[in-house]
Amino acid sequence: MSTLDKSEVTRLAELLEAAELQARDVTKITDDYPGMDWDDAYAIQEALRGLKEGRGHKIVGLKAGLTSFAKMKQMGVTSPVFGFVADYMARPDGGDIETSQLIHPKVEAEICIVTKAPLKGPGCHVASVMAATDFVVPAVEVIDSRYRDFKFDLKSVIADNTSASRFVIGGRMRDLAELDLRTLGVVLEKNGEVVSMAAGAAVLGHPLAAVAMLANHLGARGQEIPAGTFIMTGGVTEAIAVEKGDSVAVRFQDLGTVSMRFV
Ligand code: OOG
Ligand code: MG
Repeated sequence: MSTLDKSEVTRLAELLEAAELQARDVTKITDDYPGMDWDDAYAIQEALRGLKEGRGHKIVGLKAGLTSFAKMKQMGVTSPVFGFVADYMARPDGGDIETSQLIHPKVEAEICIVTKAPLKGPGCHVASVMAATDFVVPAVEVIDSRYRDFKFDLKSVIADNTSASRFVIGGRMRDLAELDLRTLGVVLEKNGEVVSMAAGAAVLGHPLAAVAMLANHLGARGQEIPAGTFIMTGGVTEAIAVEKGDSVAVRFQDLGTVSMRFV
């Protein structure tokens, strides 16, 4: 079901993309469309994806968000959301992130995987994801809600591609069989100080449960996760606000460090 017609969906996707490209916040869209439903929200995200592809960008990964209790509590929501990352969002490990292009960025430490086989829900669980995992790699996501004061509800944030903005893959790739993702420790440092830490189990009890949920979510829509897909499982701790001049380093047990500077 959906409540918005195609032209409204397109207009809202254009509004959110303009906010992103001009680094200007907007009021959350459910203020104007209180009756919009989940299908509308994902339809707007899909229209946004179409706008990106129309500009020649490539979709280079999928993401789950609001998968840890810390994140759900921070944002006042109770269930995960799913989105995509595109090529223009990637920044090199140890590189600079331009704050002038962003509204109110925050960083998140994320355990990520790349798949080696397709995953199709319904019925995916942690073990299905284990069987389809090629390797594990750490990343930092820079989220930047297009909504004023970073305040939103689930439908608004889904339409806004779950605040996706930049991401940095770093550290080293590892075989899943060599790791225990539940006890894998993550320490987030800002300007040399530890500001947040957690273990992988903070994400839905096991980070791969986020991938299973994503596969089941897509399966309900007749889609699958193809082999070779980079997937971010969601921030393990609450997100940390950053500004120009800050440097961030996240130390992942067994996976190395991911770092960046905000300029
Ligand atoms: C929504 C995106 C959350 C994560 O890893 O939890 C997310 C937000 O908090 O703005 O990417
Ligand atoms: Mg995230």
